[in-house]
Amino acid sequence: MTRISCPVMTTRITDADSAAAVVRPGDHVGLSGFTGAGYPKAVPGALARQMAEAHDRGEEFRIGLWTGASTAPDADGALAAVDGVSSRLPYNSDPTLRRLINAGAVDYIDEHLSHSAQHMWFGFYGNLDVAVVEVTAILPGGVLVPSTSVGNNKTWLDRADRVILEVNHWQPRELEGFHDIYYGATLPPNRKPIQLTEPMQRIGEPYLHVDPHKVVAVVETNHPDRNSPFTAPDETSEAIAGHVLDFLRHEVAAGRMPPSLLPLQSGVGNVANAVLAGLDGSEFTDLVAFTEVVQDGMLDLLDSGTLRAASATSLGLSELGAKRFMANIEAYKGRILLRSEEISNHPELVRRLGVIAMNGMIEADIYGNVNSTHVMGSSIMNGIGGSGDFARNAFLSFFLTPSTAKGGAISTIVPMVSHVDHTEHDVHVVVTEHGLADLRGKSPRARAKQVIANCAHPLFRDALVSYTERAWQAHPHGRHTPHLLGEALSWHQRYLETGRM
Ligand code: 0RQ
Repeated sequence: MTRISCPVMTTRITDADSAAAVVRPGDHVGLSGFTGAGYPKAVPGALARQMAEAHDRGEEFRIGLWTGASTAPDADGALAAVDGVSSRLPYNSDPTLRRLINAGAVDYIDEHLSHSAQHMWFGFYGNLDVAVVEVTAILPGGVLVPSTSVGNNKTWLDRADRVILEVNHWQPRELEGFHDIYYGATLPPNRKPIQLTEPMQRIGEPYLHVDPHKVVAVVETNHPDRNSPFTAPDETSEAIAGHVLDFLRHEVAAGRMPPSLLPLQSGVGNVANAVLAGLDGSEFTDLVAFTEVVQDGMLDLLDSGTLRAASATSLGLSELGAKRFMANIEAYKGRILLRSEEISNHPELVRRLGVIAMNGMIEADIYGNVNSTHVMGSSIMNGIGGSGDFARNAFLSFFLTPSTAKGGAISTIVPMVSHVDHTEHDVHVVVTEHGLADLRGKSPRARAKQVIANCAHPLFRDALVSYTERAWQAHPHGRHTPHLLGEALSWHQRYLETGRM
């Protein structure tokens, strides 16, 4: 069955190699894609081959690469493998590209995801030369049925000089109707309130638009999303989930939130999935999500009825999850809504709706500052992603991690984080498998006591207590947030020197 029913667009149908030839060395290229969903499957690989050939001829061929968030080995990975990326924004989790970023060979601009579209509109990034966007279908009027993620596609399509569309036959045609694309965004000083007051309210339309004159190529593909597998919750992630659930019960009992809670945001990864699994076996029902990514755990919740509905920007499912979604797709229609990331992560909306944010972290310090991005203060892991959009504006902001990393060698609770992504002012609750520290309304000293007693691994607790006692004694005139600066960061230095990281 044809997916391209716009006469003008059919004249642009070509193969991936011809489409990729539109990209020139030095271009800024905006790809679709968010957590491995909805990224272009053919053109990045073809472009990587052309880059490799150019490099063989002794010619430089690198691009500035912009996306919604993470893509996949055959997009980010393929371009990185041929040294084809000079700069990258706003979020990466590809290991090949990560190595180049940490080697100083790629300039990485790690941005709040809610900022990326507006910074493009503000002119902070320069010109967008080419957009490569996966869609599900092109309709008669040239309007586009989006794919499994929306990310920054609207902005890339609006702003790019040249547009390549990939029409992926693997994506279910029934995706039409799952999207809500907001076209009301304006720029300061003329911004208007975004009139969304309920997570599942539609404020846009089901389609993306593009000026047909800019579409230089249409490529048909039939290729799955990245669909990373999830590991089943283990003892540690189940314990973390248990503490989160107990705390939510406590908040309901205290009358601070309704029995059906407030809209949930859940980060990616196995700990986040374990929290969702915990909710599924619990007494909570009629929940709603206002989040970035619908992962397998959320499908479970939708299937069981624990979750009424979910607003997100991406379907980041495993292979099994994707099969399940496709088999029951009509049942999910109206219960899953995919939006641009400037809306799914919008601070105004997160604040208004009173979102409960739950995100992973690398480490937290005794005072509640959180590092989500850098190992030992220097090596980037992924990026801040949407965690800051949600954490700062959430009704309640949780940060979750096992109490140790690298087989128990490293404490994830430290005197002073080696890099700050979320300050003590944005972090409400720190959770490890040992327990939970509720930092709301507490002074730095009270926070430190809770974090050490409730969250630190017993093997590191005494050292942390000793640190705080000595820090508090050492500073007769500096006791608000006492630190022994040299010793604080020696926790990280020690691991660097022993190579235990
Ligand atoms: O390294 O893979 O080499 O073993 O960091 O750690 O424990 O597998 O945890 O997958 O949940 O990721 C913060 C990275 C956690 C993630 C982070 C090492 C550890 C391992 C991964 P290995 P785990 P997770 C929504 C919200 C920022 C973006 C965000 C993240 C690797 O949650 O990217 O929240 N968050 N977005 O060994 C040294 C420590 C360590 C450490 C962990 N203290 N020291 N290494 N590791 N702690 C999604 C989007 O925005 C798109």
